[in-house]
Amino acid sequence: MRDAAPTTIYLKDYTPFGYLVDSVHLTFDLAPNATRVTSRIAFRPNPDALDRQFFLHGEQLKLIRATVDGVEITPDVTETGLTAVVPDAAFVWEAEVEIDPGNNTALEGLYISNGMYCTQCEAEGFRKITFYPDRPDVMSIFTVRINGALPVLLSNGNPTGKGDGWAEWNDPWPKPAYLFALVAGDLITHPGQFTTKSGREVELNLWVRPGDEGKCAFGMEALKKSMKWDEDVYGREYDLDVFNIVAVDDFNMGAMENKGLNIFNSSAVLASPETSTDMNFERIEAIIAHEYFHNWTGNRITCRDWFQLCLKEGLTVYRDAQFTSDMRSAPVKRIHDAIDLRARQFAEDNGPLSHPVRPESFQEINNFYTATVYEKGAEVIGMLKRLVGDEAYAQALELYFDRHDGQACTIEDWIKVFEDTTDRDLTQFKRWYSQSGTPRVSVTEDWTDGIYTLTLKQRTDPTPGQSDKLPQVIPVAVGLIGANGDETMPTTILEFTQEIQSFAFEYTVEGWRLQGCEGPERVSGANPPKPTASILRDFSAPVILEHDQSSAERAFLLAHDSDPFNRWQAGRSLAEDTLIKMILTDAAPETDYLDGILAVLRDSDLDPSYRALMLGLPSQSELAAMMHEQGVTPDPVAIWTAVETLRQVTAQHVQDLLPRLHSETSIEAAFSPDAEQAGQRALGGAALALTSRLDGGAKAAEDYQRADNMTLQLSALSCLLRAGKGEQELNAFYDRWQDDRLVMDKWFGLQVAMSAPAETADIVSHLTGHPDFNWKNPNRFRAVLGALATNHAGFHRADGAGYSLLADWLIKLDPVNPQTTARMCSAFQTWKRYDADRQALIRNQLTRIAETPDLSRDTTEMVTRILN
Ligand code: 0A1
Ligand code: ZN
Repeated sequence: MRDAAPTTIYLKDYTPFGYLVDSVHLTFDLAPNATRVTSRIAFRPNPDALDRQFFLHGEQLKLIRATVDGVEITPDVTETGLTAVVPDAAFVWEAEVEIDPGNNTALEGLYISNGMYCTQCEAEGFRKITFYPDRPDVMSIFTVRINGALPVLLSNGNPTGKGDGWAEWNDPWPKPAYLFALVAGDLITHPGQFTTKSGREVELNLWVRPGDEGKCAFGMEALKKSMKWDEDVYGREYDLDVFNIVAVDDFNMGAMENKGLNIFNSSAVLASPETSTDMNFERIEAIIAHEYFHNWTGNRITCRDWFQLCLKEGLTVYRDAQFTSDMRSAPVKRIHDAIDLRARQFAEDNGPLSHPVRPESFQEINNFYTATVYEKGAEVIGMLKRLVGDEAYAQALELYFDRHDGQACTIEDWIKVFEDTTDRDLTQFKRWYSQSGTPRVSVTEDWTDGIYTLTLKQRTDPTPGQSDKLPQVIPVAVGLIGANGDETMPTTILEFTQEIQSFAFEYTVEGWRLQGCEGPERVSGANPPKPTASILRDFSAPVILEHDQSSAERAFLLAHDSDPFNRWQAGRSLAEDTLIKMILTDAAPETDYLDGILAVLRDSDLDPSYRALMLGLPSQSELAAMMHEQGVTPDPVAIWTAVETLRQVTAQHVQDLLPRLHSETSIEAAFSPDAEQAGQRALGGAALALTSRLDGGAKAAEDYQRADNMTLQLSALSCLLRAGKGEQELNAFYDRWQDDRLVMDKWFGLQVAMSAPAETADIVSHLTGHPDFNWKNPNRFRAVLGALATNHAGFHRADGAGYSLLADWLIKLDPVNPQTTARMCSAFQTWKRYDADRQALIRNQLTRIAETPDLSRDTTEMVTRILN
């Protein structure tokens, strides 16, 4: 059965549900194709509701019987739910339904993955388990009994009893249905223990399939660190006797924060040095923290409706970023986040899928788990913190937890705690939640009579549904640097609120200062040299900065900026400038870039991970976006060629340093995934990549042989593949790892990622015919087709082979797994940047997808938005 006709849901239409739910009792009699779910729900009229219509959501359920206060009734059942006549007073609803988890390939509701029952209920999956008011503002206390002949039977909350073939659970904390979870299977635990600050003993378990026991230790430690950090930094304590994490192979997203029973994509929790890269370890640590932090920001305080998704997601991403900064390197984390935001969120915000951090309408909420809601949502919180200061932020959060514990809230509630704490009027700030699109901030400088003035101008281009934009509050962190490279004004936050605004700086006995601020006297009559401005330090706002600096100024900042982010940014801007020039005019790489990089690499006082980042280049897709913004149609092949050339020339330019940098990978101490060793391996790996451009992969072949961890093994293999070699190693890798599904995802993905543009589509075709290409598994599907979409020049091959291949597979996947299909449609979101021929080819594919009979609601919404 396919989806009902799409309807659009609006934020402005919100009304509360007519009933409150005092308790929910669920009994599951598990059977692969005929699981019985019995629900007993205590309802009572909601005094705050205007409408008493009794509608329960329900999809793909076979209703066996329903009773109200014990009397059998015949509700009116449709494809989306049921209505019934019920008393105008408290009553008990009971229903028994039958569901088919064995045939649930959409991975939403109750499904089976490798023989293990598991659930995914966010956003609206609970309605595929039983009839219920499946909306986040309906919160209740759940008691669950699971009957099933499986060794491990789990649900939310605390265990209250178990025996042969059954288990009971009670969750004392009221929660919405999207946080419900059930897991049943043959699982093994990696146990742990945590004592909370008030002395509660918490039993921890990381449940995995037999065979994966060796990949649990890191995740368990990450969990304990997260629990401790949330106590130390936010004063948040865990609130149940057990905390269970389960790893599952078939999962649409990274992980899910179900109360007391987090369910993880196995790729987001299982790790070992032999099978996981340093990047995997860092991501796993962050996701475990993220899901754990949801216990307060999401679960104890949840969202009133799905339009408020950023209330829990933006805040929780912000919190997990703080955690990673504390556990690892704060500047490196900030740079990673800026790279990621620009690559994913800016692309979304400046194309047909652009939407506000708090959307105002949707057809399918699953399509709004986006970089805008998550990552821009987190940036908005970072800006708020910068504006009010650390202390006020801490007070506002205290108030938020106090005032709203146990409630389903809105962005208005969130903003209000800041207004009440600081007495600030945040009306204008709220535009960050309602206005879509990335603001562009352009900078002009003036230097008159010893006064240095920055004039900032902001503009946001029209986005779908929003033609006119109003100015936003943008915290712009600025520092000034003197001619000798010393900082002459420390970082100062400019509150940029108007369309055009000037900020003047004057010279005082202690250096430069924003005019009008308190402090030492201006030195009158002095004739100071013009300072150099370092603007948008620490990436203080998610905006595009348009600052026409000369190469010399950028090189100066690259050498001297005390702000690590902007120092990196100076190098990045030099790289962008030289690449764009190379693409447009066939120019040779600029020496300012090459010498700047050389100096950074030589500076052994700099953290290796930071030096490795300095060697990074903008992605080819970002270069395409920049060209498009400059009014030039990007040619993917020309972009690819310029990047290859710059790499080659860089390798030659820094050649003498490469052996020493590469030796960073030879670490004597035992392997640790910590930031320090990971940084060394990152720098050594970057050096290997450059070395391979000069020695044809000889060093990489040696590294492959000596590699005793996955980071080194994979970086060596990538270099070989990039050099057009490595066939033997690829086969050896397959033989070694064919039984490890997470490593095999890497094997599939790497071949696509490293392929030369002319060959990408053919390699993808070949791999999709491989017996291990299990396309119904989202990780495997993404490993291959996701890698196709991110191989810029390969995907955009002029004959359209990349486009049609992706479309073929999306059409095939849609009836099986609409969520993953819809998410991957975003590969086409940038189509209007390219030339007319490519646009026509893409339009054909999008139209072909759109016209597929019985296309899911998810995918229909995505392709329609992209086409418009
Ligand atoms: N809330 C989870 C992400 C998530 C969202 C939707 C899902 O299924 C549609 C699954 C997970 C998080 O933020 O981690
Ligand atoms: Zn989340």
